[in-house]
Amino acid sequence: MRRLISGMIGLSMLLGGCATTSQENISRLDLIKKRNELICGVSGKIPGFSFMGSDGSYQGLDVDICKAFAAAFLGDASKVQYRPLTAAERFTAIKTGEIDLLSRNTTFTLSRDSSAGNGLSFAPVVFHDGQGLMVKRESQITNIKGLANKSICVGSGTTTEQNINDAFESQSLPYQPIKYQDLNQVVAGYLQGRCSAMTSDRSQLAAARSGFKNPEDHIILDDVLSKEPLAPASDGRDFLLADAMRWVIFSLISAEEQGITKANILEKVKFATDNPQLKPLRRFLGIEGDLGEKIGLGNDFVVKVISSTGNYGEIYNRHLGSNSEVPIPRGLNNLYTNGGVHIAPPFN
Ligand SMILES: N[C@@H](CCC(=O)N[C@@H](CS)C(=O)NCC(=O)O)C(=O)O
Repeated sequence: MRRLISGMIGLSMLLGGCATTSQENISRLDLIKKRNELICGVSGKIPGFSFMGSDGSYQGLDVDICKAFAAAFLGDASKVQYRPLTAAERFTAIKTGEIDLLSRNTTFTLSRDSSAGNGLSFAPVVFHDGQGLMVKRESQITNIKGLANKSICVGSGTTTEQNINDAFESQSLPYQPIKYQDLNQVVAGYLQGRCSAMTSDRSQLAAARSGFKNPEDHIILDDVLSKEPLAPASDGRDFLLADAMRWVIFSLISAEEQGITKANILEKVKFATDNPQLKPLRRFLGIEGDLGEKIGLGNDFVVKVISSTGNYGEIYNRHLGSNSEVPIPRGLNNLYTNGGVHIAPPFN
């Protein structure tokens, strides 16, 4: 029997209005299907992750994750409405039902995950990041100690705020935080000289620097102040949506592990159809078994996802690879077989 989220999230809450009792206990996944559109919360200000391209459409790794969800839930990666949100707005947008889910450089932490905290549910990590510091080359600052008694521009409502405090306090270094609402303001404060350094996730520093007039005049220090595992998130009370999201992300990673790409997925489907002995591949592609159905999706959801966005490695290379606008070496974001930490559990 389908698992509904009994007593957890009524349609009335999801819509922010009234609903009859018979409509109670419906998963957001059903609402997304009924609406035939996914409302995906993004940042919108980070090149490489979510940023408005010259053609007026959002692009980036976080955006492709929204597309992968839409392909899996609706069979069409283009059925996404993007909602740009600041760090401070993002969790309220999930709670009030303004968005279905968040795909926005959000760090997976205990407090955010717990029901006593933000009450979110996190999908698997899509980008392993760490907090860094950027300074002007002319400042000749080379490490965090060189920032003692200086001011630092930081975004509010972020893990960044707490980490920078912890880092300076643990080394008994005094500093002055200057807080802003979003990345653009943090960047403006830094470029206008209101602070000696700006701090954020290192991916955001690299993305911001890529848009500067003279990127080479700015240095991202080697100090990594924290772990920032960035993951999509949804309302923690909606287990069905969380399950579906979890396995969509794992399908991207598993496809890369198996060498299944956007270009060869249809060949793989044919190959698996013609070879009944290839059970794991047939289950993965939905040719036999009912894995998709178990999480409220079509059994061929993996085919829909990979033929739309490609696998995780293809998404990564498109937006953050060496030929992209924001090249970031894969490092931890490689597969576990390649020196990274991405691994998918079995599709059994
Ligand atoms: N990953 C961290 C920080 C992410 C973050 O949102 N940072 C700020 C800037 S410091 C931000 O709003 N960045 C993107 C934007 O302005 O949309 C978190 O989850 O708290």
